[in-house]
Amino acid sequence: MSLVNLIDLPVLGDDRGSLVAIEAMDTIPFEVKRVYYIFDTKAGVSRGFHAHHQLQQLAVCVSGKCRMRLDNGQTKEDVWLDSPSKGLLIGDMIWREMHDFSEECVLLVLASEHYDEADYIRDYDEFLKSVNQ
Ligand code: T46
Repeated sequence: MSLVNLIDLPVLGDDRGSLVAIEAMDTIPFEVKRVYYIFDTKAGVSRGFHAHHQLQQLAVCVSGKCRMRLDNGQTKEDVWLDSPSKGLLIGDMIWREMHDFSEECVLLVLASEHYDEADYIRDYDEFLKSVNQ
């Protein structure tokens, strides 16, 4: 099964332009407790490099693009987030890295839980140990 779980977000366009609505437990399979966005990422900077014990997220580049690398400890897959109608679902215990941010990139993330540093695994060897045990 692919690590890349994309959702085609419906664009409600009319002659004024475009609008995307994301509904909890409908467009995405979780309730949203937190929203954050990453922008102004400096040239050449990569982010992420961690996994979560228990967190569902939807990531969308609402402007610009970046490359997301997903890794379950056995397989790595890359996907470009390059459209405001392309949502990437990321579940538990997936190592994620974000690379190649374009200058105007705004990466919007909807998350199923409040921020909790204890939910992060930031050490790759520890991640591999957890997923392979
Ligand atoms: C993820 C990827 C896609 C908070 O205080 N609250 C928050 O909700 C978040 C997300 C972060 N922070 C603080 C923690 C750090 O001091 O903001 C700082 C930067 O966070 P971090 O280094 O974890 O950012 P990224 O870009 O490496 O990862 C983020 C999310 O943390 C992560 O859950 O999946 O984006």
